[in-house]
Amino acid sequence: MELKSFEDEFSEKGFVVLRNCIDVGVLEGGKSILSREISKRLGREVDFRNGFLESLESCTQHDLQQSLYNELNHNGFPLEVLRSPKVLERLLCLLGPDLSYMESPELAVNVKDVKEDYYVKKWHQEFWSGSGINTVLFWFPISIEKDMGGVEFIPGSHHWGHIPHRNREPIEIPGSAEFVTPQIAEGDGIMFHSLTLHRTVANQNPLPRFALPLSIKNFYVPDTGVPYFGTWRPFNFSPLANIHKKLGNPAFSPFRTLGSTRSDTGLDNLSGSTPNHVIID
Ligand SMILES: O=C(O)CCC(=O)C(=O)O
Ligand SMILES: [Fe+2]
Repeated sequence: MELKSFEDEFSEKGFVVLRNCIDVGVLEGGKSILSREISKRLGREVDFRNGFLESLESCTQHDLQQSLYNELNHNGFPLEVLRSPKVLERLLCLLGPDLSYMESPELAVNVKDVKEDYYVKKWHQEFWSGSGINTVLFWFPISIEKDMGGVEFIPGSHHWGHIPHRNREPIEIPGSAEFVTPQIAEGDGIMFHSLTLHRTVANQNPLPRFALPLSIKNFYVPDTGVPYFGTWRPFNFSPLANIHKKLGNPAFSPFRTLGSTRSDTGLDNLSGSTPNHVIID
């Protein structure tokens, strides 16, 4: 999809499906981390999908989703996904080059016959649970088959603004609303606005569906949400941000860039006492 069509679709519908945007190898890496972690818990080699169901006998789904996410994050899986060229290109287009992701989501596992709305989410806007107006969501499956249920969207619902809600559902949805469930395969992902209404589609398959919803924002843009309770990890820097990072403090003084004798900053070649005269042709 051309960048212009992507921009138009995102503006109009509030969500865009990105096909084949994540490398199979990156997803396989994620699956191996899940299998390794679940095998460790169960004390024998298992596939993560069966192992997940078995682990639910001794652990809540919430705790399992959280600890599996932590393991993925610790091993750099979200970073690898977000730095996938087709994903990054779209994020740059929506948010600019200075990007961070929220490090504290959970894995979203959809288990057949589980009914609790914590796992099978009703219509909601991410804005309700603390995302700012300038935060973009990127939801992608790690493991999915056709009948495992993805996410359903209401195109254009982001244009309704902040929708009145109570107890995690909208008080009213206009009768004219259209519902769309994109067919999603491994390697695809969906980018959406924090005001776009979406919900979980039930899983009909005996095996669980695994997905990861990531929140991404520009770290220089004021966060209109609730940024206090999670950590945001920067993962892409503009040249200007790199200069800020090197200088490091809010006064932009040369604390670590001039005359430093310490090797830990990697900046010691910028000696202050003997200026280097470089001739550029
Ligand atoms: O994966 C799902 O079922 C939906 C996840 C979701 O919308 C969320 O975590 O906010
Ligand atoms: Fe959501």
